[in-house]
Amino acid sequence: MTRRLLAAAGALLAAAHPAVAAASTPRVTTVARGLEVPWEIAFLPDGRALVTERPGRVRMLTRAGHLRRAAVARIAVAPVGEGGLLGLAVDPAFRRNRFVYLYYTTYTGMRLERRRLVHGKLVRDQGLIRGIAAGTVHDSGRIAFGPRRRLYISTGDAGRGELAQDPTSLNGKFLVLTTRQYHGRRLADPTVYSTGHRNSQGFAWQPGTGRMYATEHGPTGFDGPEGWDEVNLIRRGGNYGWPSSSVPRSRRRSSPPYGCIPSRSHRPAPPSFADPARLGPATSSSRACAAGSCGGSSCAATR
Ligand SMILES: [Ca+2]
Repeated sequence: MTRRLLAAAGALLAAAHPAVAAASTPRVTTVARGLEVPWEIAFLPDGRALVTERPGRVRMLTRAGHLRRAAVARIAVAPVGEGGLLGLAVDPAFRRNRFVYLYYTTYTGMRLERRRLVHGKLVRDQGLIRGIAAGTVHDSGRIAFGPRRRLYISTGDAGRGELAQDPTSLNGKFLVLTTRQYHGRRLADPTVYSTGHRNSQGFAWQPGTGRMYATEHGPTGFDGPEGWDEVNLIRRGGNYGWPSSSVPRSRRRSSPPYGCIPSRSHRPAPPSFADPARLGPATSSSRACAAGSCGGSSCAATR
């Protein structure tokens, strides 16, 4: 929980104070206090930001970095274990349609829904996906717009690893909706983009190449030997191995991880790409992980 708080706080800071990101040693400044398990932040075109709190609230951060006391939405979630209000994304055409998308846990399954920001409140507009199992762990839940304005959704295995390899299940997958689907007036049938995921924490597209990279938490003892998390290059149709394989044995029948991160002391938050003009070329340690070595100390350097 603390790590997620820190990750979200970092996002708040970098966005509100771009100069911070330019420094070689990040300087941490508190922008907002009193958030309860902040899980996602997304910016509106006017510079304000929406922040999800896992117990079921969406909060508004003003352009000046002031957190509004009143929630813009209260969502009836199942705030159990790792579940609750998770991902949030702002429509690419928000200026015109005011659409915002939410992903959350309920007692009867995960929900993706579309809302509309009207007079400072997020009003429910349309449910978009059902049929994703919810669990007290591994609800994943990041949503983001990618190439061709498609909406990508990461789903977890809900604590049932077999679902990640089950072609009839939407769990343990990366899903995609087209513009027509997420703007539609009915439940959508998402395309399965990749399979074999345990519990992705997020994903980002590399500027210039358009490659999609995702972080994913590896097993923690009850579902496999503890020790490694993953960074994967996500390809359409790829199978990332879970639960039949996990790092470092994921090379033959599934897409290998791009990098591996020891999970004993740190667990990865969502990835993002730094501005290479500010930070310089990739370091030797990151190149070593790009080669796919998962057991060496070079990968530990990715922390
Ligand atoms: Ca894997």
